[in-house]
Formats: sequence, C-alpha cells, structure tokens
Amino acid sequence: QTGSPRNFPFRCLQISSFANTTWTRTDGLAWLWELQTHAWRNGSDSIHFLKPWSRGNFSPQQWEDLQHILGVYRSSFTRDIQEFAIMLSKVYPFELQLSAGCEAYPGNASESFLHVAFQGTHVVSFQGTYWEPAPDAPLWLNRAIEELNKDQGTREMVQSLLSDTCPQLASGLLEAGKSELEQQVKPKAWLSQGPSPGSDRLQLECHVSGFYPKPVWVMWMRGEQDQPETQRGDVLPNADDTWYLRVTLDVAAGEAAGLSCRVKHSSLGGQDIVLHWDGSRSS
Ligand code: J81
Repeated sequence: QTGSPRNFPFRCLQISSFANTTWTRTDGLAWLWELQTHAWRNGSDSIHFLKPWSRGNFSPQQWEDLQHILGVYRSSFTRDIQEFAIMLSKVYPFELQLSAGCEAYPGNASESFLHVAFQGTHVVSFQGTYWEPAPDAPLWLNRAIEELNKDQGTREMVQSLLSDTCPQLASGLLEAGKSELEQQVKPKAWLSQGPSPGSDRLQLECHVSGFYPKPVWVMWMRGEQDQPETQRGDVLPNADDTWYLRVTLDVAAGEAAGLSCRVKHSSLGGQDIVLHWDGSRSS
C-alpha cells in the first residue's frame, strides 16, 4: 500500500433541532477521515479548531470570510426553515441534518456532495447548480425546493463552497494533518469473564483498545482454528481518536481452556497479539 495515493474524505455535519416555533439549535462538526477537525457550537461566533492543523492552508482572512458566510447562513437557514414549516404545515418538533463535503483526488480533481435529511431521512441534495429532491422524497418538498431554486445567489455560493472552498480546505488539511492521519497506534488487549449466559456456560470477553486506524480483526481461536461463534461488538470511539472493540464467545465451562483471542491490526506489522484464556480463572 505504501506509495499508492490514498483518499481521505472531508465531511461537515450540521445538526439542527427545531423544538417549537421559537426554540431551535444548530451545531456543526467537521471530520477529515476518522479525525474530527472542527466544531461549531450553537450560538458560538467562531468555529473551534480541534487540531493544531485545523486551519489547513487558509489565511486568517480566508477563515474570517468563511466564518462570516457561515454565520449569515446559520441565521438565514433557521429563519428559512421556520418559514417553510409554516408554508408546508410541518409539525414540531423536527430535526434537519446536513452532510456536505468533498474528497480531493490526485491531479486537482475533486468530488463534492451536499445532502439534507428531514427526521433522519434523506430528502434533498445539491446537484451541480440546483437543489434536487432525493429519489423517494415526499411530494410536499417540491414546493420548498422550488423556493430554494429561485435564490440564484445562494445556489452560486453553495456551488463555489462545494467546488472551490471545500477541496482547497480539504487538501490543506490533508497536507497539514497527514502524519496524524497516517499514524499507527498499537492496540492493548485484555481478557475478562462476562455475565454467565446460562448454567455451566461462560462468556469470554476479549477487549481491544487504543488502536488507530479503525480496521481491526479480532477472533477467538482454538489453536489455529477460528471460532465462528465469536460475536463482535461495534467498534466504539475512545476520546483520544483511538478505537475500542469487545469480542465475546459463549462456551461450555469445561471447554474454555485452550481458547485464545487473536488480534490483527496494521500497527502490529504482522506480530499478532495472542492472549490465552487462563483455565484456572473460570473453574
Ligand atoms: C421543513 C422543510 C425542509 C426542507 C429542506 C431545506 C433544505 C435547506 C437547504 N438550504 C440551505 O441550506 C440554505 C439556507 C439559507 C439560504 O436560503 C439563504 O437564506 C441565505 C441568505 O441568502 C441571501 O443572502 C446571500 C448573501 O449572503 C445571497 O445574496 C442570496 O441571494 C440571498 O438570498 N443564503 C446563504 O447564506 C448562502 C450560503 C449558503 C451556504 C450553504 C452551506 C450548506
């Protein structure tokens, strides 16, 4: 894999809650691949940098300008949605989520996207130069989309943010944060006994934590044999940009001896971690 160009998408998420006609809040966050780079809390005038390299290659003036555009956008968005809610008789409370971003490819190419979800379902996207309904969007949305498309100034701004600003920010972030993005952090692993799944049965737990990047392989084994009944949890985030995974196996109490947990991760360079279940702990 070394030497081959890797792509790291840059994603911005906006979460807007409309509780009733007067109470709303909007929060924003941005991620480069697995790392959160920015946070924009409701009511805050400025976008918070979460990494020393979150400025990318933007000048202070470029950040000023971007923050100004986004500040105007946030209050206009809230007002627009409240007006749409009246026009379309939408019942409070409701949630809107925006997901926008881009990915820069070698040779100045890039791809961008902007999707909007209403109550968790994708309803609108920005495609090229227009707002468009999602394939199964409800019909009532067409009136909102018609209104949105009348605003040529906003369409031009969205287009320029997606096709110029986003890739420029993303490639600057990529350059500045490359070593952190490409770092390898080794997992630690430990075993424990979970709640008993039944009489004479044991739940063996293998915990793996502190690794980066996210892809990891963890299996309960008997010798060289994978145990297919191994149950894998979700890979969960730690607070320090590393990951955690718990993998369990239910076995008859008499069969726990001889089992081991094997961990493969890119940081280990082929030196898998192997932990053996201590038969004395379960007797
Ligand atoms: C309940 C219904 C749900 C329907 C789903 C709606 C999806 C909404 C998506 N729309 C938006 O995100 C845009 C919201 C704001 C926009 O409509 C404009 O009000 C706002 C201000 O526009 C005015 O000033 C601009 C200059 O500041 C231009 O002159 C414009 O012509 C004029 O109308 N527009 C902006 O703030 C532009 C920036 C958009 C950035 C979008 C990033 C996601």
